[in-house]
Amino acid sequence: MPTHRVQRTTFPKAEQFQGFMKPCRFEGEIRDLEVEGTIPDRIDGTFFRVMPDPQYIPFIENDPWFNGDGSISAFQVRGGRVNFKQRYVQTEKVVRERQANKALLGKYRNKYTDAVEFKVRSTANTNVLYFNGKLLACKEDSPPYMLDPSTLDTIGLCDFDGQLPSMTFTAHPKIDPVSGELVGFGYEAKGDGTPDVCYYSITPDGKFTETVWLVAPVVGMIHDFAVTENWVVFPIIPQTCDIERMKQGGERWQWDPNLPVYFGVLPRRGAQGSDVKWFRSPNAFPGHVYNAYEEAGNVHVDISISDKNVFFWWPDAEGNSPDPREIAAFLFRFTIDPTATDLDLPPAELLLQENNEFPRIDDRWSMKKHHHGFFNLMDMTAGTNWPAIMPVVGGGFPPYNSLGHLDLRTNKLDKYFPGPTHFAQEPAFVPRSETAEEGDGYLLALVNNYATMLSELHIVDTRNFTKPQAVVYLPVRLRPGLHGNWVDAKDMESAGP
Ligand code: V55
Ligand code: FE
Repeated sequence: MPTHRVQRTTFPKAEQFQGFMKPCRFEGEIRDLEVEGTIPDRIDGTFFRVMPDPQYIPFIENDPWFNGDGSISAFQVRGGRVNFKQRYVQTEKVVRERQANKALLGKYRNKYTDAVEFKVRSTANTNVLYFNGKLLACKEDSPPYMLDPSTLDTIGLCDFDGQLPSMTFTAHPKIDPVSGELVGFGYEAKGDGTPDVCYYSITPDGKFTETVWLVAPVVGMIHDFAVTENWVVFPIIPQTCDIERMKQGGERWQWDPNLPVYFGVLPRRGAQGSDVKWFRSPNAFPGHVYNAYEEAGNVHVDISISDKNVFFWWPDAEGNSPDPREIAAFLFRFTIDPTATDLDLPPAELLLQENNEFPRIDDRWSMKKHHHGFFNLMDMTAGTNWPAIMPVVGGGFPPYNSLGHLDLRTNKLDKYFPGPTHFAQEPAFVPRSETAEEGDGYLLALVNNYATMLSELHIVDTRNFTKPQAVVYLPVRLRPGLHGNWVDAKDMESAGP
């Protein structure tokens, strides 16, 4: 049943298009942003992040936030001053919709609802990271797009010189801080609805060294994953795909409250697909991974878990989904013995019972035992002025009013509250120096200011976490985004924007 396409002249009335969530659609450059406080000279590099931001008004009535076109923001920080640049990734969708001067792509990851046939449906809207001299703009349904980090020009779709064996590439690849390898995978790797997962490892100069095909027990979303020195772990979100439903014009995903959370565990090197073990844990929503490491033969995975369907806009078969105000995620530590024959995992350990997501660590500790976590936090005691902000917050995204820093050795939780009319987006951690202790440095995070309806970049010193080190003011509003990364100038082959 094809979707009836109405040429709209305004965005749909749905909450994800209202208030601060109204698409921004701005491309351009702003030099010398206003800065209050002082940005230390040591912070020298570029903060890249991506937001889903529809270029054209969609013809889908309730188009979710996750279906917007990827727009990359770059904040180049040098000598205490900040230049800003923002560009759409020139995906096939963006280019062809510009030619047609209207939306052509239909529902989120449902090609049966499109106005034209696309070769690649990527919106490139979920993560942006620097690898082998290029930016990769990722969406988990496609290969990444490759961008010039200094101009944000789109170079093209990235098939790694023909080496990419999979039709898909995760938005959460991991970089090994020791070897510089990129460790990644694709799910539904042989096309929509296929249970095939393709795991791979890429050397810092772009050569594929490990390619392993495995088969998942269900066709569910594998959004993030975990990597240690010797293992990789694939958590499956109980949101499942059904091609027949998609052909009827239905949703890409359906929440299945009867499924366990599967954790696929595979040796990181030299494995075959049949080596994978699918462990099980009771039904829940596995969110973003903080980090994973090995200790005494066990694999520990620190991950955000919610007991509710975080993607409430994709309900279960009966149409049930939770009230978004009641969704919360906590930090848990799973302990997996990869040699175990009992595939039911022991209960995970609760490490932080405060509503938090979008975790980061000091990436120098990636894949080994970390002691610091940084994240977005919803702190109901912090003093948010709810009556002031409610009319303009919009909806369809998870709100967080604070940043958190958890020291896992002492369980000390530091909180940064950006203000009573402010929400924070995913932070990025910048170490104070190359030799700084783990977790000693700065957090950068975009902040939505609902009083001015403008965006701000807050910089917080981990040694003085309650007050901002600096606030950078944008003269525009950026739509809330997903993921991003800090790239130090010394690590980038060409200069920033
Ligand atoms: C996520 C985001 C996506 C997506 C799948 O945050 C999962 C999770 C922005 O798009 O397509
Ligand atoms: Fe994500």
